[in-house]
Amino acid sequence: MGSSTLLNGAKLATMAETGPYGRIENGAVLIENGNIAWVGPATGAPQADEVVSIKGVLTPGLIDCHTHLVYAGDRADEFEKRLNGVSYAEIAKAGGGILATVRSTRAASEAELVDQSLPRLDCLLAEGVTTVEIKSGYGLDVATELKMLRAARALARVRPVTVVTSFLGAHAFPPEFKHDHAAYVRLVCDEMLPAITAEDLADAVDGFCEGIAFSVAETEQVFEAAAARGLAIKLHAEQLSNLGGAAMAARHGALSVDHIEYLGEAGVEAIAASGTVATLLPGAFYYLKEKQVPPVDLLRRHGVPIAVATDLNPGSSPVHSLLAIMNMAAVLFGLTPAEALAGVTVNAARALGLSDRGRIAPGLRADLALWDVAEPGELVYALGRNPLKAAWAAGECVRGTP
Ligand code: DI6
Ligand code: FE
Repeated sequence: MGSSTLLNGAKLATMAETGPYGRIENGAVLIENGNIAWVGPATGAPQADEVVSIKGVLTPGLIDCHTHLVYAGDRADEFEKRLNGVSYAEIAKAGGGILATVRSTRAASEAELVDQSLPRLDCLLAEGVTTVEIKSGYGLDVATELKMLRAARALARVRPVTVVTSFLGAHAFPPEFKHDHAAYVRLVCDEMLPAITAEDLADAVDGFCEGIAFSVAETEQVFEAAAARGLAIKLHAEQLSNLGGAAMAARHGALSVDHIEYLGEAGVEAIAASGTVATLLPGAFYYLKEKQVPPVDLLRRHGVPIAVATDLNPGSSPVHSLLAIMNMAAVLFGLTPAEALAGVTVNAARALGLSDRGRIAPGLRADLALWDVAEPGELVYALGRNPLKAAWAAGECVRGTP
């Protein structure tokens, strides 16, 4: 039997479905063996070996359910070019864009990838993130896709964070398969996937379904190969056009469909029926100066759970702050502050297929964040201010002091 700790006295945003934030005004949480053993009003709290007084707002540890944070090099030069009037497409045509990051990532060792990715991960952790999803997809060959996923797994051994990995071999066509897309899809399905599952390197399989990337049919081939190996799926869909990728992903039981600015009502109905989470990525919308906002009202009307994530990547979303993303989701997409917080807790957990976290409830992991704010909605309010006081991962205080 481990010892028990009672966190006592803060305002709780449990994210239970009892009302906005699942609030408890003066609450307490009992932690035992890394899990939450009890939660409720402080007045009724059980005995504990240790009592820690806390003030402010206690939320679940934040979950960033969509990132590409493992990569080498950067694309600050492209950002500057874009601001000087060169378009994203022109840059891509000249061999830049995703393929520029592919070149630098192929050239880096696994240790260099870990070294370069750690500061990015640390930015997220500084804001109370306790679970992060990380994708491959800047390798596009067997060795580099494996290297990226190994680096992602390695990050979880040097920081107190849960890393969930997604294999994104179907991110772009590499130059060597420029003229033979079918052969690249075969490489993804017949060589990359088996090598990745043999080392248990991926928790899910992702794809980029878009006119400039993989067609619906090509993506479906990848999903069938994933299903044959028992892997969950998710998809970058309907970011720049409405191809029907999200509905196809829903037919295959996708955990989430991500971006979805161009998703129409039929697509929303399809993902509602499959219980698929809609993951909104306002960072890419902001950096690409998009105009089409995701169909938030339709998602609400059909009861689709909405997650929110950084999409942290060197091109379309070099955003290292989940708090900033919550603000953008509210200001740019019209989410309420309670929806934005649900998007990085309970619904982000669901987008990753994790049922052991995302709320403050008995039986769940004691992944928690304590904030120096008076109300949970304040987490969405300011930009460039980090009110995190302390964070716990599996019951251990891993940052700050309560
Ligand atoms: N969608 C995105 O926003 C990123 N990948 C994707 O499929 C862009 C990645 C990059 O520009 O490096
Ligand atoms: Fe992405």
